[in-house]
Amino acid sequence: MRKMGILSLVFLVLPLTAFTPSGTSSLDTSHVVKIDASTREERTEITSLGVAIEEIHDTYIVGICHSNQLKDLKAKGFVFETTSTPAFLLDFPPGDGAFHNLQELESEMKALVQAHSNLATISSIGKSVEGRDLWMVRISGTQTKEGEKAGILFLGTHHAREHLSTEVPFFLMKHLLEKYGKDEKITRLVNEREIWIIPLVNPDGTDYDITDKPYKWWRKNRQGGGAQSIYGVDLNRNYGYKWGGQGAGSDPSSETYRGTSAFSEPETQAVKAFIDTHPNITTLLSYHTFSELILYPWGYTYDSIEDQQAFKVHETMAQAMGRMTGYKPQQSSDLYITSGDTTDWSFGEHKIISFTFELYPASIWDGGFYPPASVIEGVTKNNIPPALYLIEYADNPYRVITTGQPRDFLTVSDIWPPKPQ
Ligand code: 0X9
Ligand code: ZN
Repeated sequence: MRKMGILSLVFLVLPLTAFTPSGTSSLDTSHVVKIDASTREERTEITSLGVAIEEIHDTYIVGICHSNQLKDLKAKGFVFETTSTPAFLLDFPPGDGAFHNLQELESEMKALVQAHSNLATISSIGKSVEGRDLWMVRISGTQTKEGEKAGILFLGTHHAREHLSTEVPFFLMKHLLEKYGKDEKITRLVNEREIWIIPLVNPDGTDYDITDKPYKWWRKNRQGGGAQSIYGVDLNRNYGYKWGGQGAGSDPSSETYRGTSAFSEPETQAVKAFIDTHPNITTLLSYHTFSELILYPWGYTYDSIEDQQAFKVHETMAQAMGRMTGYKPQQSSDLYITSGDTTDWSFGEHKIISFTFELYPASIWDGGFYPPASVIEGVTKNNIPPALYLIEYADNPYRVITTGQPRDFLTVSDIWPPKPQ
């Protein structure tokens, strides 16, 4: 990962103060913390203590946590420095209007579906803790019955503050619908596949994060049952494969709190129910930010996927998508162990070929969770080629290893910009 000279300067100069979110959470404050750590084992311990690790460097990590975790880090002997959150990271910079809030996303998705009613339908897969719909758009060219074609699922924003991870799947949906009938490849892919896109798995958290300024750096959902006791559950620690193991917090104040049981949360229950009832899903991509990585199972163990073929498919695809995007492909647990993440469950339980993308930027100092709106276009376009690649192979992802070079190998320049119509 990129080394930031400026980082140590900032940490040395600023006193130990913290950004205090306005609002009703009982969690005290969010600290940006730089912790000395050079091995994945140390990083696993740090995330098990409840710190959300956002950047990994050779000798340290940069993470986010609350005061309880600072106490625990100290007790365990970790060497760390905290900093106040720089003002420029507390808001979408000028032009943040280009990011979609909940109402904009919902109305734009509905308008899009209406404009392409021969290709798309919209439905809610369930409700969030606070009763918001979890919207899903289904795209398929010949609108056959569900389950008749190979399926692929794209998921956005399990973590509230990771706003680009809503924009990327939303743009993908728009791109597929608007290019259908104009771009030969997209027309074929949309005709031959069943594509589902859920751009916002955590609407409550996202709404809380961006309501009133400065923004709150909120990660989890809004579980808790009352204004003073909202603690939130990390939805990417709440899935049911090896739930409760290393790399997830058991303390509700933790940034990585796993919840009271596997699938305790309505948001993960809804995703589970959808996947459980759609066995034609072969491939899944869950978007997060940030760090510019392409991750694949396992996350819960340092061991590789035991089934050599399945391992090779993930590795080959991650490498190909890495070449398309410039993101770094690797096994999830190379970063640190997590238990209960989406892709361990979708692969572990259903053998779905599964990826987590950590989108732009590479570093918190390049905008972190709140990069300028000017980057949306570049990031969303950069993520079209890997999405099309996965859609292409969704009929049988194992083709990437059985036929040598992927059929119809794609690079960014093959696909983007789209050929003039
Ligand atoms: O920790 C997470 O849930 C993901 N990173 S994020 O910064 N978006 O929170 C990464 C999950 C990948 N799994 C493992 N590292 N095991
Ligand atoms: Zn995330």
